[in-house]
Amino acid sequence: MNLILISSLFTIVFSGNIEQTVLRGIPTSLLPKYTLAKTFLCLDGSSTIPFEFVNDDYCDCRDGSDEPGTSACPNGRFFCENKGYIGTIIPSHFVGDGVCDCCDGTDEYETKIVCNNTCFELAQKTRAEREARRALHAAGVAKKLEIISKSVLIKSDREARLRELEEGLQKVEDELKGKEELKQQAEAPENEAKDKHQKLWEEQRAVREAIARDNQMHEMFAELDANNDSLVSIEELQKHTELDSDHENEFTVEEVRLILGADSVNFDEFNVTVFDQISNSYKKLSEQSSETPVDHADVAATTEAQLDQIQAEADEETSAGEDEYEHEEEQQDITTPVATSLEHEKHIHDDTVPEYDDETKKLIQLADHARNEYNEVEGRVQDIKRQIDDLKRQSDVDTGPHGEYSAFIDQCYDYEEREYTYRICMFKDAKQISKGGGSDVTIGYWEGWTGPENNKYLKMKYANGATCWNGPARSLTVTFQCGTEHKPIDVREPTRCEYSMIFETPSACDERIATAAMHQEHEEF
Ligand SMILES: *[C@@H]1O[C@H](CO)[C@@H](O)[C@H](O)[C@H]1NC(C)=O
Ligand SMILES: *[C@@H]1O[C@H](CO)[C@@H](O)[C@H](O)[C@H]1NC(C)=O
Ligand SMILES: *[C@@H]1O[C@H](CO)[C@@H](O)[C@H](O)[C@H]1NC(C)=O
Ligand SMILES: [Ca+2]
Ligand SMILES: [Ca+2]
Ligand SMILES: [Ca+2]
Repeated sequence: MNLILISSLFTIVFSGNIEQTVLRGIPTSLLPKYTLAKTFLCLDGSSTIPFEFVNDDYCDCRDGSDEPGTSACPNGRFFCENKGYIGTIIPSHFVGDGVCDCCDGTDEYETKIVCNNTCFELAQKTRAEREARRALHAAGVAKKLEIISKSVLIKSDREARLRELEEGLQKVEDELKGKEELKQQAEAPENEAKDKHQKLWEEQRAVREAIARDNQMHEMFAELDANNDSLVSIEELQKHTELDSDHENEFTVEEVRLILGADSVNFDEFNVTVFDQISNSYKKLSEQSSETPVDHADVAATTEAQLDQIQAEADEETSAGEDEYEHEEEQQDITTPVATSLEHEKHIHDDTVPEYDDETKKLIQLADHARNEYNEVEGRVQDIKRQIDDLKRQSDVDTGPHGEYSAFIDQCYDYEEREYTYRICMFKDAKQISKGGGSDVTIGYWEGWTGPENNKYLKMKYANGATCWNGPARSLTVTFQCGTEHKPIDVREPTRCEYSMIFETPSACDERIATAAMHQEHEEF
């Protein structure tokens, strides 16, 4: 009995054929655990079983480790060696299921299916893909190196230009100081002459107004003084009921005396105490209509009555379902003519300053000349400052540790879609431009590089774009991948208002892939 057991054990150990069967589906790295001993310890250590139980098509270990070569354990894992390609692990229920899963066909060893060994083909295909990728990165890296060396030149050029501009700015600013002095020197006499002109004109106007006032006063006094005794009496003024300030029915003697300040006034007294009180309301008797004079209160009353009526009509219209705007307009119809006539009156009194005299004109001309010269130099100062700002902005941009992204400075790229053109202006902003002619929508403004810590320059972000209706501000994340040209190849909106773009550029090509791929592949197959 013992002898038989021992001899059968020997058979297992030394017969290569059986060994192959028993040790089927075990990854090379785990083979040491399957030493041909009396017992087998399940890989999870849960139990020890006789070694014959390994691959006997009955599941004994909880982790399925006793059946790597059969489909007996639901959680078993089968290792395809795939000689000539890459070894893979498949779920062991794929073993003997009639489908070739391993490229070397070892998963179907017990079935009638004859699996073609496709490992060589697969290896070739993978090799070709790797080579294409390597070649792409190699071509890209060559371009990237050009960009990097150019960026060094651009950087030193920029610094030289910056120094030049800053020196230039100093000079032009000095020049500006001189021009400013000249301008002030020319403007002082100009302002003086203008002020003088204005004052003179105001004086003349005051004189004209005084004369007009005198004339009006003389006329008024003569008219009021009906009996030609050079006095305006209470009875004479009382005829002018339009002067009755409280608009009561009667213009009483007391009221008239209050205006005159006496029983009668002579011309000088009239000038000093009466004229200014009455000149605004006074009307010639001949101009007063025979009807009851319409005083201001009456006018106001009428207007108010009209407004009330309009309002009433409007209310009716509203209840009849009319738009509210309509009666607003109608109300305006009433008020507009009033406003217009006030405007008109204001305009009449707003007489303009007459033309300047030749002397002043000449001073203005000289000052204009000085101003123009000052403005011209100031324009140059602004222009230089803008150039300096531009250059500083450019040198402040993070174009990668070696300037590999420097070719993007001041560049824009378009991605065409059916409805939109997406335009990304590097380190600035990104827009969605409607092809139907709608207005452009800013998707975001340059925020920074947002790749993972070990590959920061893989992604960049544009944020704080136009807000979505009832939503957040739009934003765009750009992911770079190696390519021989700078171009966006895809734009999507995976979540609402958050756009993503894939952008090909030589700047993202990797030296390690360009040089190490060949090497790696020899080691792997
Ligand atoms: C093996 O390849 C032959 C010819 O290339 C083909 O006819 C056959 O179907 C393949 N067998 C399997 C299992 O794929
Ligand atoms: C009216 O009175 C002012 C002083 O208050 C005087 O300057 C002006 O000459 C007077 N007008 C007439 C016409 O007397
Ligand atoms: C007063 O004088 C004016 C003209 O100076 C004259 O028309 C008018 O009739 C005179 N009135 C009286 C009452 O004398
Ligand atoms: Ca078993
Ligand atoms: Ca299979
Ligand atoms: Ca009189």
